[in-house]
Amino acid sequence: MFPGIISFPARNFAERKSDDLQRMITGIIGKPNVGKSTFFNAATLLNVPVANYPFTTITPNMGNGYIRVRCVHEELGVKDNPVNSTCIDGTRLIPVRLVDVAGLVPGASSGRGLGNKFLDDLRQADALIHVIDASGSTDEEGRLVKPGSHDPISDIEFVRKEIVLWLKSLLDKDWSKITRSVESGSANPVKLQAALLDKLSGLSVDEASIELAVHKTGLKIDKPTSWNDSDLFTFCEKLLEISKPILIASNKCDQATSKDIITRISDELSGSVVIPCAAEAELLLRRASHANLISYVPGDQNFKVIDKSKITQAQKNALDLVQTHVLDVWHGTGVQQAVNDAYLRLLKGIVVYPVEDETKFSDKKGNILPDARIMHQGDTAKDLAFKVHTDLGNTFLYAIDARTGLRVGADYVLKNNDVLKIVSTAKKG
Ligand SMILES: Nc1nc2c(ncn2[C@@H]2O[C@H](COP(=O)(O)OP(=O)(O)OP(=O)(O)O)[C@@H](O)[C@H]2O)c(=O)[nH]1
Ligand SMILES: [Mg+2]
Repeated sequence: MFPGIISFPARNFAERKSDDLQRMITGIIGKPNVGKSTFFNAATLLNVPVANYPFTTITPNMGNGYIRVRCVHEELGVKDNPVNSTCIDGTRLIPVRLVDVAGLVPGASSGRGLGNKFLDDLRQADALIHVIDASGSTDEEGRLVKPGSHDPISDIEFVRKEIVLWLKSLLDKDWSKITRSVESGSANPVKLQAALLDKLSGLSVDEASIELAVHKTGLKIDKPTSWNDSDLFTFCEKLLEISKPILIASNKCDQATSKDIITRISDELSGSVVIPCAAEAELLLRRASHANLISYVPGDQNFKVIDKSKITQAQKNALDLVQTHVLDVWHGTGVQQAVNDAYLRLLKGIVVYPVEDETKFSDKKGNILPDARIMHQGDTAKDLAFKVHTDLGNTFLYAIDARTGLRVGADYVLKNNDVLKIVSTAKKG
């Protein structure tokens, strides 16, 4: 779509050390050839292979994307020196983990296409961005067809169903053993939550999610022998909803056939988060910005050419196409919004700034507002201490709200944009 994209240099960036990163992971899923790797490259500025045929990606790609939030430094009236994140004119970009996996075809859960293997690559994902081809120009296996001739709504359903079936396949094998152990009648029967957790280990699922999923199905948690095959499927559907929530990135929105399809998807899936996207346009803008040809912060609704004499005709043409086919129509490329929504809406993330000197909002080296951490709504001051360092959590005394100077206790529920100093008995390093 954007032929001039190759005139913008691609760059590979050194990955940050993993301990710099937030622990949550979002998986990028979808059938083949919809633009998952393009989305991943745009979000991470890495350069994994992209091509116009199915199964370009086979092994998963891991990288850092960013969430974009308004930084608190302006409100606090200070100039910041971020360490774990970046701040551009008051916009904080906080690193998050993304994984791009192989395409999924109908029957994948029972081995079709690349089968189960790549589903295993999604084990650790906490949320999923489902990239669809909103232009309707690829069939359900990712082969090119006439634009507008394939209905991506059917893809949304089959991809979800394959993931549910994969989850179910992890339980099917030992189901009768599991149910018997729960209903054994012994003095210490195994709880269903514990038995299932064992089978779903490493899957970013906890006992509370299992309990909630059973509750939502209305099935009996202490009588799993009464569950039939379709009950188990329904339970896995609920478990997926709770433990790996999905948003839809309606990609290729720059195409002429996409507008009607996206309107229909938004109507039919009004309960879901659906974001029009043009991953290729975002990739182009980020590369151009990195080459200092335009000023553009990921997620901006527009860009500005820095020096017209420095861009080639091919680059100008490509930027014009992004302007007319994406920004003028959709007011953004959607990629940044999708990453933000995965972390802040689906995973209910909030941003908190831990500091060591609450009077200067700084760390011990004097960096002001050095770190921005993504926490979950409902997390406490003590959870934050554990996130910064296990020792700090174990020796937690209290925290100080840097805005008010007041002490808060271990159970204090964090608010978005809190700036907190943790006080502990841990020895200073
Ligand atoms: N028009 C348009 N094409 C796009 C966009 N994003 C990606 N594409 C094209 O879609 C094709 C497939 O892109 P990939 O990123 O390789 O897709 P994928 O989903 O990772 O494919 P597999 O790895 O094979 O599953 C390429 O020709 C991309 O250039 C977009 O925003 N608009
Ligand atoms: Mg790919």
